[in-house]
Amino acid sequence: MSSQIKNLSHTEGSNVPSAKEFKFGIVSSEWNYNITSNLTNGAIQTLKKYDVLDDNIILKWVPGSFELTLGAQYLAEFLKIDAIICIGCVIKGETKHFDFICNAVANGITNLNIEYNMPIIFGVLTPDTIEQAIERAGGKHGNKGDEAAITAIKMLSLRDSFKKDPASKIGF
Ligand code: DLZ
Repeated sequence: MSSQIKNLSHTEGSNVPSAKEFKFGIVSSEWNYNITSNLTNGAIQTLKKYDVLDDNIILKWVPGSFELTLGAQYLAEFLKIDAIICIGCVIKGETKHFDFICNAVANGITNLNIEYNMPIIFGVLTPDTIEQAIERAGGKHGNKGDEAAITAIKMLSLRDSFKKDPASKIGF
């Protein structure tokens, strides 16, 4: 089964525009740091690959994934940024209150997207095992941090498409 999972960081054929004009916040969880540091580096490298300047990437750490929502809210509230990437890793097999943490952060981040009208990306791994986490943090299934960065850029591009050409009907 796992061998059928494709590399989710594979973006060939997908149009990712330059993000040179944008400013990004990243809020990362210290829990499972060996995983989240790889995801965070992946996100930063991908933002740079799409022209984001070093000065336009602000990284803040929170203790655990549960704190990602408030960390992201602080970034949205106190800084002038275009998008936020939330990074965490909650391992099901090792976390009794897995569902509480995952549901809380998923709902929290969803609400912030609406409240701030800003792309706030859910870059939280929720694997069954540490091995699955490693595979998605720079291993054989790519790096979920890369994906989160690309998602943020694409959502800003979508936002700006309404300013540039609101009448456009065909989105292919
Ligand atoms: C407490 C806890 C546990 C058991 N597991 C994880 C985890 O796998 N991943 C994660 O990001 N955080 C975990 N935490 C910490 C909580 O997210 C949070 O930091 C604490 O409950 C304090 O609010």
